[in-house]
Amino acid sequence: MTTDAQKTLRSGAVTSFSESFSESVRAEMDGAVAVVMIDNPPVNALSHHVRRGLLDAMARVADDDGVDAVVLICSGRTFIAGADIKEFDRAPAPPGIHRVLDAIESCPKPVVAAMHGTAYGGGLETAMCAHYRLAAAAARLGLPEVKLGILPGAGGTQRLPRLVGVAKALEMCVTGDPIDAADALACGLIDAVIEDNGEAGGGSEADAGSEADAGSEAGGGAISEASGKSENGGLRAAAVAFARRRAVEGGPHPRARDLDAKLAEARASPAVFDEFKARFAARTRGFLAPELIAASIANSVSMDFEAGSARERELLIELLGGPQSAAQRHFFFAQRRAAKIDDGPPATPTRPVSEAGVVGAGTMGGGIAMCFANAGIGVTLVERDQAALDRGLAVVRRNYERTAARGGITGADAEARMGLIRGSLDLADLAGADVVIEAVFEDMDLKRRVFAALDAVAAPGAVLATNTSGLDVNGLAAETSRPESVIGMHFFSPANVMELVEVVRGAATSPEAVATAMATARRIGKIAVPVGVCPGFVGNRMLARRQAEAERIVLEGATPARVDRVLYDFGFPMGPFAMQDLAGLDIGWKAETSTEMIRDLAAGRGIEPRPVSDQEVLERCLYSMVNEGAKILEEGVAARPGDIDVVGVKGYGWPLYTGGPMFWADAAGLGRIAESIRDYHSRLGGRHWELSPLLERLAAEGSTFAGLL
Ligand code: 3H9
Repeated sequence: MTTDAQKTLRSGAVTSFSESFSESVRAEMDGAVAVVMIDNPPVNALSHHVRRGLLDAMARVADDDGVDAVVLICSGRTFIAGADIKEFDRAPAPPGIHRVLDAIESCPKPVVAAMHGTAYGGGLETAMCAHYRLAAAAARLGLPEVKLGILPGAGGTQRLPRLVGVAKALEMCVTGDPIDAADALACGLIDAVIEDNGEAGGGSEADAGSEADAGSEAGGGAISEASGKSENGGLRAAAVAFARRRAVEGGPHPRARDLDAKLAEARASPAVFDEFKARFAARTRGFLAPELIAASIANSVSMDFEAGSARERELLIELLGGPQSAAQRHFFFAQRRAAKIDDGPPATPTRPVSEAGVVGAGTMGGGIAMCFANAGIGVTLVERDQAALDRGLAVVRRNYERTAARGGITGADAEARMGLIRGSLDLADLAGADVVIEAVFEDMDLKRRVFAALDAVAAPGAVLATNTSGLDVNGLAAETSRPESVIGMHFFSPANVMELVEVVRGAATSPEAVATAMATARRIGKIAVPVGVCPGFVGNRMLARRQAEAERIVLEGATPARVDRVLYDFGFPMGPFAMQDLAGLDIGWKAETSTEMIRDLAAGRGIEPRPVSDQEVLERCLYSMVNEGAKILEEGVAARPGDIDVVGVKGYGWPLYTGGPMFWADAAGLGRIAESIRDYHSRLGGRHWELSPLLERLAAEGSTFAGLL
C-alpha cells in the first residue's frame, strides 16, 4: 500500500497548513488529506460567509499538489442543515450556492462528505456534489424544502434521482421527510455508515474506518475547537482514511450527475409518476411545491443534466417569489418563535421530568399517556374504577398494536412502551410524578375535586396541569395550596397524533412551571404555544366564532354541505359540520327532513331565507376568526400573531400554505377585512362582529399584524 509519506515524496510536495477562509470555514491538513471544516452555529446553514469560505477553500486545495484528497465535515451538532433561510428575503450575496457546488464537484481530488446530525436541503445537495458520502449511524438525511414551499434548487431534484432512483427521490422530496443512515446506504445515497466508534457499519467500504489512524496526524482529533472535545472525531478519522484510500486508488471519481442506470429504470416504467401522484394527492392538496418538485424530477429523466438543472433553478425562483413559500417560511419561524417566552426571566430553570402522571384513562388521557411513553418517560395512569382503567389501557394497547402491524414501530417497541404505562386506582401513586396532567371529563366541579386531591398527594414543585379545552385554569389553581404550580396543557385529539399543545398560563403560574410545561411538551414531540386564560383559550375561542357563523349561515339558507365545501376548497381538511360529526355529533343529515327543521328554526328566530354566496360563506367564517384573533392579541391572551397562526394550522387544519389566520389576513388586506366586518356587524349584529380596536387601528394605518413584531 502506498503511504502518505510515499505519496508525498512521489508528488514532491509537502503541505501542512491550517487556514481560515472565512469566519465559518477553515481547512487543515491531516496527512495528505485536507479537512475542510464548517462551523456556523446553530445548524451550519449555508450563509454567505460559508459559501465564500467553501469556495476559497476548494480553490486552495484543488491547486495544492500536496493535497491528495478532501474531506468536508462540520463541527457542532450537525452537518449543513440547508441554505440560510434568513437570506431568502434579501438579494443573495455572492458567491451563489451553485458556484460553490461546481467547485466541489469539479475538484480534481476525491472529495468526501462526512455527515452527522441533520444533513438537510442545501446541505445534502452539497454532499451530493462530493464524490463520496459517509454518514454517522445516527445521521438523518433529507430534502425538506417542500416544507418551506420551495424545491431543492441546488441540484437536488437532478442528482437525487440519479443516485437513489425516481420513486425514492419523489418520496423524499415531496414529503420532505428525512431518512436514516441505514436507509441512505440501502438506497445508494451514501457509500458507508460510520458507527460511533469510527468503524464502518456497512457499505462497499467495510474498512472505511479501519485505517482511521494510520498515517493520520490528527486522526480522531477534535473538530470543534470551541468545545475542546471530540464531537465527531470518529467520523472525521474514518472519512480521512476513506479519502486517503480513494486518492491512492486514483480516479476518475464518481459524480452523481453522470449516473444514468436508475433514470433508465424510470424511462422503462413511466407510470411511476402517476402512481406517486395518486398516492400523495390528499397529502399535497392545495400545495404548489410538490407539483413542481415532481415536474422537476421528471425533467431529470427527460432532459440532460444541464437542461434539467437550469429548469430547476427557474422553478425555484418561481416558488421563492410566490405567496405559498412566503407563508410557509413565515410559519417555519413562527413555530420556533412560539416556543420562546419573551416576558419570563432569562434562562428560567425547568424541573427535570423523569416520571409523569395522567388522571383519567379516557381518549385524551390514554393518548397523553402514550405521548410520555413514546418519549421513554414512565407514566402512571389513574382511573376511578378498574373497568374504566382496563378499558383505557386496552385502547392504548390496541393503538400500539395497530402501529406495529403497519410497521410504524416494532412489536418489541410496542411492548416496551406499554411497559412504561402503569395503571392505578389511587391518586397517591402520583406522588413521584414531576408533572401530572388531569384529563377527566370536561366538568368544572369534577376537575376542582381532582385538583384538591392532587394537591394533597403530589410532590412539592411538581407541575399540575389540566387538559381542559377551555375551562378556567385559575379556578382550578384556587383549589390548591400551590397555584404557582398549576397550569393548562391543552392537547388536541387524538393526543398521541396531533402536534399542538396550548400551554395555558394562569394568573399565579410561576415562570418555572411555564418553562417546565413548555420543555415537557417539546420533549414529548409537541409544538407548544403559550396562551393566557379565557374561555376556549386561543384555538377553541376562534373556532367558536366560525361555528356560530356557519350555523347562522345555514339558518339563512345555505346547506351544511355547501358551507363545508367552501371551507374545504379554501384548504381546511374538512368543514365545520363534518368536524362536528367527527367530534361526536352523530345526527345524520337528511335533506328532506333536516331542511325543514332548519327552516322552522330560522322562522322561529325571524330569519328570512336568502341566497348566500360562496364568497359570503368564506368571509363570514374566516373574518370572524381573524377579528377574534385580533381581540385575543389586544387582550394579551396570545403574545404574537404568529402564535395564533401556529395554533390555527397545527390544531385546526388552517391551510399551511396561507401561513395561518393572521398571516392570511395580512395578505388579504386588513383594510378590506375591517370594512367587511363593519358591514357584517351592521347587518347581523352580535358582539363577535364588533370590530377589534387593534384591527381597526392597523387597518387605518395601512399596517399588518406582522408589523406588530
Ligand atoms: C434549502 O436548503 C434550499 C436549497 O435547496 C436551495 C438553495 C438555492 N436557516 O429548529 P431549531 C435556526 S432550504 C437559517 O429550533 P432543532 C432556527 O430558526 C433549507 N436558520 O433546532 C433556530 O433559530 P433560533 C432546507 C435556521 O435542533 C435555530 O436555527 N433546510 C435554519 O430543533 C435552531 O433551530 C431546512 O429546511 C436554516 N436553514 O432542529 C432545515 N434551520 O434559535 C430547517 C434552523 O433563532 N431546519 N435555523 O430560533 C430544521 O429542520 C431544524 O432547524 C433542524 C434542527 C432539524 C436543522
